[in-house]
Amino acid sequence: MNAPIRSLLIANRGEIAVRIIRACKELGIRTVAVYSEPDINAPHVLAADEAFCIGPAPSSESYLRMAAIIETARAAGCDAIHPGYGFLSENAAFAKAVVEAGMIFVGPPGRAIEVMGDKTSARTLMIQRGVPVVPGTESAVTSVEEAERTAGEVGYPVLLKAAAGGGGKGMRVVENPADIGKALESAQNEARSAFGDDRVYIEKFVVQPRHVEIQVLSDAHGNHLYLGERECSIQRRHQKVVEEAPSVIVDDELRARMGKAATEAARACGYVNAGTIEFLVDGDRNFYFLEMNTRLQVEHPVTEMVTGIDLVKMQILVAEGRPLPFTQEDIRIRGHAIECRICAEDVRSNFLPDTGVLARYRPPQGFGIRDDSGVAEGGEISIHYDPMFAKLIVWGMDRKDAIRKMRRALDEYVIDGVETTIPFCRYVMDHPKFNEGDFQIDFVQKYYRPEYLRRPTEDEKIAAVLAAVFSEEEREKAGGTVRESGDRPARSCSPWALRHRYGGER
Ligand code: MV4
Repeated sequence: MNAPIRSLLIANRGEIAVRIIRACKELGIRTVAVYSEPDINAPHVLAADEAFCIGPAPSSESYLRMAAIIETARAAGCDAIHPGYGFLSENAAFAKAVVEAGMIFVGPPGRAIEVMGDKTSARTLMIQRGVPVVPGTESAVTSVEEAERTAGEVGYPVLLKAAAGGGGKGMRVVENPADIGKALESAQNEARSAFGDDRVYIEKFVVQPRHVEIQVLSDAHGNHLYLGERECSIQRRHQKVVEEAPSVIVDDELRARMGKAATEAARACGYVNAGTIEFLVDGDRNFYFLEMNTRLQVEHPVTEMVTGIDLVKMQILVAEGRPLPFTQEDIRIRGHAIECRICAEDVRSNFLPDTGVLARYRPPQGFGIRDDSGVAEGGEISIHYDPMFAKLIVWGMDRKDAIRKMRRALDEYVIDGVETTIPFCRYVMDHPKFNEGDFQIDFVQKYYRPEYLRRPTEDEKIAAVLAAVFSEEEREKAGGTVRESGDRPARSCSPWALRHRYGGER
């Protein structure tokens, strides 16, 4: 069908652009980066074989300019474009325009993006194919009477969702019949202003669910495989913070059933590429289709770590029209992987995005550690783009091993210049409920309190300084390593230990 890809343009920036360039290098594919003016020295620009400036800082004037990107690809002699995630990755018009221009879009057919982008048409398709969906309306509700009737049938509480939505925007929980008229009107208004489309549909509100998603891989020959699940319940305001594979609530039997449903969803929309089917899983381990993400996802590395499969290479391979080189039986889940998203945000100021120069960036190293970062030491983090500038992924023999490795790795990070979400990730790794695997989508809301990661008080800072001074005196008296009576090792007085013991203030 398609031809081998020799030269690929990456229509993205940051860690994901670097990630894609790395795969291309291993495949012998020439890479072309595009960048905005302030990104001229960014890692993705330096890593690519060639790079072209496509405009000023605002995404709308650079990374979102479809015509400019396609023209750049043509001029640079590219035969394919990879959109990464975000930006143009789920824009059906872009996918089609790339193909119109005679190039390969390393992503699904535009039609599949369209069908899955409209949440009601996705629901209709899933119902037709026997994929379990949350009880509710098949299409948008057109009147308050219809809304009342449906809600009465499925039972309260219900959730109103925007057909053009996704990711939690424009949702309304309705607890009782008296409120549904008002809620419908406000949901429609919000949907209209957010998406230019006021269609709203109804689902039964699933109480205390977990968010579990299945990775699928589909080629152009009708092969659809599942690569296990990712547990994504640890999120804050619809932004995932920690993801892991496998999920503690998914056993082999449930994985097989969810995997079958997920590949059926991919088949139903004629999918070709890597894709993700999001499910809600309730307390009785019933699962319900939520939506399909028709792109490579931020958290794809945890699946790569436990399957050993390079998802970007597979995207390129199937985009070239080649069949997947393995079958479902070949796919094994081995060990456990966890990802922490490292964002330039001040956890102590309600996660306010922070900006500045990354004066020092020393990511952790060692066995089972993967640092996917998109900014290098000396680089600048600005307000123009997403605060997530790196991902830390660890692999361990089992979940406990992976959590311990993640704690160690988070502690090893040295980052100066911006505040990051590392202390928050560390908090999650220490939480008993996280360690027990006993959590749902409300984990952060339920357990996290801002005062847990507060700045140290003046008294605590003085105490830390005094402790450092006295332990240094002890160390000198002892001529090096401090030994207490009975040859017990004393508490370490390294700056590292003090930093973590007394609140992490620099
Ligand atoms: C739900 C739900 C409960 N019941 N649907 C939020 C984002 C969007 N993808 C769907 N979302 C939800 N849909 C029903 N019928 C709860 C959520 C939800 C959620 C889902 C996944 C991860 C985090 C979440 C946080 C709040 C609400």
